[in-house]
Amino acid sequence: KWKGEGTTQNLESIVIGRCYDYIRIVNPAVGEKNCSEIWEAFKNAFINKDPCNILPKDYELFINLSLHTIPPNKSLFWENNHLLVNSFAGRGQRYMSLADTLFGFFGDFLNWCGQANSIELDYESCPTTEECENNAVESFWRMASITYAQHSSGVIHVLLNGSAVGGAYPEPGFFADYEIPNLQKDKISQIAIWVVDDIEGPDIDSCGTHTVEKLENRLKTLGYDVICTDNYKSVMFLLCVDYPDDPKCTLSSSAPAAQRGPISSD
Ligand code: ENP
Repeated sequence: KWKGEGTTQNLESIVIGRCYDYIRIVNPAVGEKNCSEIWEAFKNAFINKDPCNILPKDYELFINLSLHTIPPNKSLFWENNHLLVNSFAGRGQRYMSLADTLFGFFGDFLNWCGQANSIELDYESCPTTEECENNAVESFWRMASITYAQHSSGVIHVLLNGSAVGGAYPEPGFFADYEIPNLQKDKISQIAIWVVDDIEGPDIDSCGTHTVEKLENRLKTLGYDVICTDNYKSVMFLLCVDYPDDPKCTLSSSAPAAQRGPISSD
């Protein structure tokens, strides 16, 4: 009956498994957590309720049970490059994006909703944000975003897609609407923005232009020390893994080295 995809099959097994994977292997520094209790709190946010009347605060207990420290200088906010961020962050080894926290890891790539007057999940369909914004998934990410922003500190990183249609910094968007307003200014030393174009994509947005300029101005007005870098090298190297022969991926020293031929032994 809804336009969106239904609940991911085996949701309970996936999220309980993810929770143990996270606390035992991905990030044991979070300490002991009760994964069954976290699942119950998650489920109780949306089960047996009108699927269009789920609010961020319904996930409060879930968040309280799964919350842990986010290391300073490790936060990575983003828009329009989910898969790139997942690999760049490296499951929290390099950066800790929301999806690399226990509470974000829980929901990443999944879909879920309940039904009014039934304790069954709806595996057939779930409301999209266009149908109703107070749906189980949207409210989950709103609550998770707010919490993540509130607990981020030190140097904050923001990875934006300079090839995104409509601009690198979308408004409305989670970063604009739920994350920026919840950053704790006194805990933040700098905000570093990286605007990276797709290797074969257009250069639509850059530091100092269009929506990125708007973002820089907003953050400066709020009193933050802001730096912006176009096509940040580390991210470019990762993108270039898939496009080694694209001109954007030429390493400046590699052409002469390749031409030099084998090293002579004399
Ligand atoms: P999209 O539309 O590019 O990607 C949505 C996909 O990313 C979904 O598979 C979603 O999981 C997963 N995801 C991971 N983290 C978030 C998230 N944090 N979030 C919404 N979805 C997330 O992403 P958006 O909508 O532009 O959101 C980007 C935001 O994430 C940025 O504000 C960034 O700073 C933040 P699922 O469960 O829906 O399948 C917040 C909202 O971290």
